[in-house]
Amino acid sequence: MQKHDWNIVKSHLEQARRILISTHINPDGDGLGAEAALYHALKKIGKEPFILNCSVLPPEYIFLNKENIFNTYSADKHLQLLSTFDLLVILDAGGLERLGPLGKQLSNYTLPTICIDHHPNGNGPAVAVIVDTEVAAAVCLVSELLEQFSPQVFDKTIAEALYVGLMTDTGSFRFENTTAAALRQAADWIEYGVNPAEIYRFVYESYSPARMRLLGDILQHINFELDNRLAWFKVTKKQIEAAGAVIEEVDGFTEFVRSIQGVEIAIMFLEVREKRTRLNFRSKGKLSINEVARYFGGGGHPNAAGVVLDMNIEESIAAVLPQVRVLFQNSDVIESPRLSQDKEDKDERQI
Ligand SMILES: [Mn+2]
Repeated sequence: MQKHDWNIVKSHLEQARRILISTHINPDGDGLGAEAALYHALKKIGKEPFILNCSVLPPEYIFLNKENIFNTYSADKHLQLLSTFDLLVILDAGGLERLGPLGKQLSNYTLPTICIDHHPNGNGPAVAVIVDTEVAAAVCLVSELLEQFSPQVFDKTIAEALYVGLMTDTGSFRFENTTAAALRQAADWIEYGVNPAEIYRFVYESYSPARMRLLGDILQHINFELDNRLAWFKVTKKQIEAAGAVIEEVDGFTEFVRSIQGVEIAIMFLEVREKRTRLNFRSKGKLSINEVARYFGGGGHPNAAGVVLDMNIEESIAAVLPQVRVLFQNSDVIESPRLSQDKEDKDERQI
């Protein structure tokens, strides 16, 4: 069932030999799974793909890297290499600005760029853009591309990478984007031999004791506001060090805090360094948190968004929380009993 016009993407892939593949900063299972699937497919049909990310591979995804396909960008190591590519494919991200320092460097080149994404907004200049916010994960689009481009390439390795993307972006098939289409797609991939229990263990049951110590620490210092509807917490470098953890290990903390009863929005303020704070927003679905992320120059989905601010952690808190409180206020106005249910639904979508 083809939904998108892949012809331009196909012709660029056909013409290119050396193909650079990248995804967003702080990559998740969807970005990495999409990269791995496309990499293996292109390799199989005789292309020379190369995956280059601006962040290191999170430890829970090492199982996707048996063939050492993931490279972490460093100017020293890769600057020369960048001029050797014919094509750039950006997956699970809207454009170069989501690729951190690598994106900045690539903006000096005139590399034809293809964007395959399921996030709203922010699609930079590209020769081909396939964006569909209806699909559960970017891997669903990559799968559709492969079906069109070279259906015979599908195998267990590719299906496994695709499955990882869908499993993680749907929160193991429990978030709002867990549709019948998503589950059918997962079923197709399982038929190639993917073992869901094994993949789940790799991704979710391989946390280091240090990460759990850090989680324990932050859970004791959650700030609740608005009758617990808003929960926010800080993660400082000092806390990370004290737990013996590394910064990448905070992934998933915000979802964990969102899971508390009554919490509608959870926010993590993560100290990256002096004057650099990363924010993760998670919403249970009633409030669209990507509006706030966008207001500060970030992006994401209504239920999962993020932004990196050039402020220290306290400045970030002071700047962002008032905007989040406004989001709650506006939704409370909409929830006034004077409004009909239809109107309420409509207004809620516009927040
Ligand atoms: Mn995604």
